[in-house]
Amino acid sequence: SLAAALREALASGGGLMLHYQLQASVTAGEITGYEALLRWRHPTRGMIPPSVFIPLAEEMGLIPALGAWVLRRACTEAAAWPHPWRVAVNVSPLQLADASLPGLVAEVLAETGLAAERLEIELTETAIVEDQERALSILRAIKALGVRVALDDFGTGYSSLKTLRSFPFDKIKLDRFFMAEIESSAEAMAVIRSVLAEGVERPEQLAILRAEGCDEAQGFLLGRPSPAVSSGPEPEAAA
Ligand code: G
Ligand code: G
Ligand code: MN
Ligand code: NA
Repeated sequence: SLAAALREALASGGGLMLHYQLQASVTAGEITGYEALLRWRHPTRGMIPPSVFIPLAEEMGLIPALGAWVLRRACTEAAAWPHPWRVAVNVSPLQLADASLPGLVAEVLAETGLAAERLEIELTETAIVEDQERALSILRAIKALGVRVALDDFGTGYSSLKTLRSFPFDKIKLDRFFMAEIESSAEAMAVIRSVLAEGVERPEQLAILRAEGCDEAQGFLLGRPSPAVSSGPEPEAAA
């Protein structure tokens, strides 16, 4: 079964890998960091999408082990990059419910020698709505290490701006839904000025971001998730 194969992959590390998607400063045209994205190649079925195996891992109680694998691998690989770019790591809401997360982060930083400010933890709104006090205290402990915290997929959840303001996010990542709307909606335009825009696929979208002062972007136009880091955004994005 898929579940047994996932358990086996995690035990051996076989078939699991990280891809990296670059994040760039739109105005400076420079790489700011890379988001680590987990990939799993099933021995016979080939690539299984994260939208399938991550919920499965959550159901199976494998998230603590899988999350630790991702964090350790991302920090190890980032420590060996030719430039001190940031590395962004996605964390499941289930990981944020676990008080041992800050300890794990500290341990992995010490082990890999990665500077704390190069690590960014990405959380979705789901992670902070359930038990806010608990989430906040774990977040604060992570930030106390010098690690950055980003809110992922912003605009897809139901948390109020008031709730968000009480959380110490260093960055808000606007969900790619907004990018699909950007050419036709004034509301979408209003929120893009202070965010990293996700899902940039076309030069027209990048041009609007530049004109509106949104500085950081991620998307297929700039770079696709790939096993090795590149030295700059895709040439067509520079135009
Ligand atoms: O990379 P892709 O668009 O296929 O990812 C689909 C979903 O899986 C996204 O929501 C992404 O945040 C999530 N995801 C990718 N890598 C990881 C990971 O290492 N940990 C967790 N918890 N989610 C991840
Ligand atoms: O939820 P999260 O933002 O972590 O999801 C990251 C996923 O978004 C990655 O798996 C990646 O494949 C996908 N992604 C990144 N850039 C783009 C883009 O420009 N368009 C689309 N459709 N998906 C993207
Ligand atoms: Mn993400
Ligand atoms: Na996202």
